[in-house]
Amino acid sequence: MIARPGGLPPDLFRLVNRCDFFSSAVRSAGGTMMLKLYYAPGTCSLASHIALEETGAAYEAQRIDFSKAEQTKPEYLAVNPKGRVPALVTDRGTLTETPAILTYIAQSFPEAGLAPLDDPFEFARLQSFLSYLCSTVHVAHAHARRGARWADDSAAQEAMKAKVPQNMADCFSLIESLMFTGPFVMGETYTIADPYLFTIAGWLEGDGVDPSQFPRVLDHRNQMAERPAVAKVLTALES
Ligand SMILES: N[C@@H](CCC(=O)N[C@@H](CS)C(=O)NCC(=O)O)C(=O)O
Repeated sequence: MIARPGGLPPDLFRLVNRCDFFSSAVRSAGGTMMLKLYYAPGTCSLASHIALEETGAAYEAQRIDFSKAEQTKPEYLAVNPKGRVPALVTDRGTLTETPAILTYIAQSFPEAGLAPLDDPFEFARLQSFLSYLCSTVHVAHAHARRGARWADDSAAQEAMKAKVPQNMADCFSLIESLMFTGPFVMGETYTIADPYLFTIAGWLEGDGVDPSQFPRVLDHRNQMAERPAVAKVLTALES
């Protein structure tokens, strides 16, 4: 039994803590492990969705409907008390946070070659890229539509929103000029950083940024869209 996180109602906490519930939810009748990804279209969960598809592993994808605020409902909070996607249910419990989920996928399916698992420096370089996307770029993007997380004052929210194009452009200037190695994010080999960059680069136009300023990132985005795993996930999201 783990400690009850602050604010989580006792009933909900008891449900979250029922590991047997999650284990049975992700084990097929034959006893083989089945991963279950909770996702929503247009969100950062796309990165984990593509990475899972790239491995060729069996998984179930469960859509959370943001238009019905399903991420805030008790049923989903029992899966992820943070009320966000993605969440990946495994046979050992539920994982949240995109870098952790992507790394878990890469390590669980080493034959897919999605991370330099035997090279500490290269692996740390990869972690550095994932962390930047998660803790800086995604957060800069969130100030446009989720300003209420940081301020109640509507003028302050508008001011944060107005800053988003500049902040996103600054982040992508750094990625374009220094962080993106090419042809893939980390160099010659496709890794979990690629679907993550593809996902967040897909938000540029919506954030008021012209992606043609970043030709290497844009070329990567176009190349990524051609990959069978990416096309398959995008088609599934449209249905
Ligand atoms: N740090 C988390 C962020 C997760 C996150 O903020 N997800 C957004 C979609 S991109 C979400 O679920 N938002 C729902 C909400 O704010 O109600 C990660 O990288 O997985």
